[in-house]
Amino acid sequence: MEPMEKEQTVTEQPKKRMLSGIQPSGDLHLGNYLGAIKNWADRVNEYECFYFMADMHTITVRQDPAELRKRSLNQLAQYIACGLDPEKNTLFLQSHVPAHAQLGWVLDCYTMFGELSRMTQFKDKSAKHKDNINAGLFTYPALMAADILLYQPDYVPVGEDQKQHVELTRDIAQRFNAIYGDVFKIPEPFIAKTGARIYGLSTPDAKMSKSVPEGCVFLMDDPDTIARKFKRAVTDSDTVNPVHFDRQNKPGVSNLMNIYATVTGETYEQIEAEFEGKGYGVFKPAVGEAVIEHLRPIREEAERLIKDKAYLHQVYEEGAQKASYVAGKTLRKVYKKIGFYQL
Ligand code: ATP
Ligand code: LTN
Repeated sequence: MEPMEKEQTVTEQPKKRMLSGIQPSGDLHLGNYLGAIKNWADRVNEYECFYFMADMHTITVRQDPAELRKRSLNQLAQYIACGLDPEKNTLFLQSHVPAHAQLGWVLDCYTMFGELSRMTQFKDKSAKHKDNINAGLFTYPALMAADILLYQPDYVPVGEDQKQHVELTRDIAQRFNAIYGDVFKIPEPFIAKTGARIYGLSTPDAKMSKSVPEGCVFLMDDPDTIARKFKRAVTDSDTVNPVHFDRQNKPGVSNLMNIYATVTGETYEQIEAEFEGKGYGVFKPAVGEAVIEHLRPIREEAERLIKDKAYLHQVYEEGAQKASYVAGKTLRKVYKKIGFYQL
């Protein structure tokens, strides 16, 4: 063997693994994209990636079955259009891989009532859906821990609101490992510096959410709609130094600057310099324009892919196979460790 070849074999490291998911509970929006998906797409060559649609989590809130089915396919088209190439990433639907439900049940038995009671998302969602505070909504974080731990990932790229769930996942994994040995890799949340929390354009003190559609920019919105939403974005009455980052006192403007910085790659200083002496009448449409141009190729590609159902179906089939293989290995190990009799 040539010395060069030898050296390459020795230094070659296996890629680190990333895993994340989004619920197909509505249309994807700029918060999902900048907070999560863009970070995933930016790293496809660096990591071995698993991304899924968390449809089992979605039914913790009542869904229309036909809508859920349609969104599960549309969301896959949008993932791919955002740059998640199915050749390089494993893309799958959670309910296609039964190991999620199987490990979810096991981890329910290693997650404490008190821990689940402290989860912010549970408190928020149970306040929002008072007529349907079901057990699934409560035990959701244990299923999310299963989603993650099955794939032994190094990192879980999510928006800031999901950090608490990833931290609970680490606690559950550590508890399990302390009893049974090193079964699970302890994953780390991976939170982007910009984009981690995008606020609503009409409610700059609350995260951008599909439940407030007028302040929420959807990936599939047409350019006119996006332009209108940005023109109506809530700012302030500052005329002295309008385009200036100050999260505390200028939440609307800071949010727009964060969005602009994330799509253009500019720093806050560069943006302040670019808009020096200019008012919101110039700044807001400029942010809208930058977002329109950034999203245009994504929307066009997603529209094309949505028409090709056979292709999307095939991606799901291949994704389920690849994911099941990896997840099955972890599940078998867990079953053995906890004492389930093996056939
Ligand atoms: P809703 O719109 O009902 O609040 P959602 O859009 O947050 O729901 P999720 O499935 O909870 O849907 O979020 C998917 C991913 O997008 C998560 O990683 C989450 O952290 C991220 N995310 C969601 N909203 C934002 C936001 N406004 N800013 C940054 N990241 C976000
Ligand atoms: N809880 C997340 C969605 C989700 C997820 C996951 C994210 C379910 N399972 C595993 C990362 C890893 C949410 O509501 N955004």
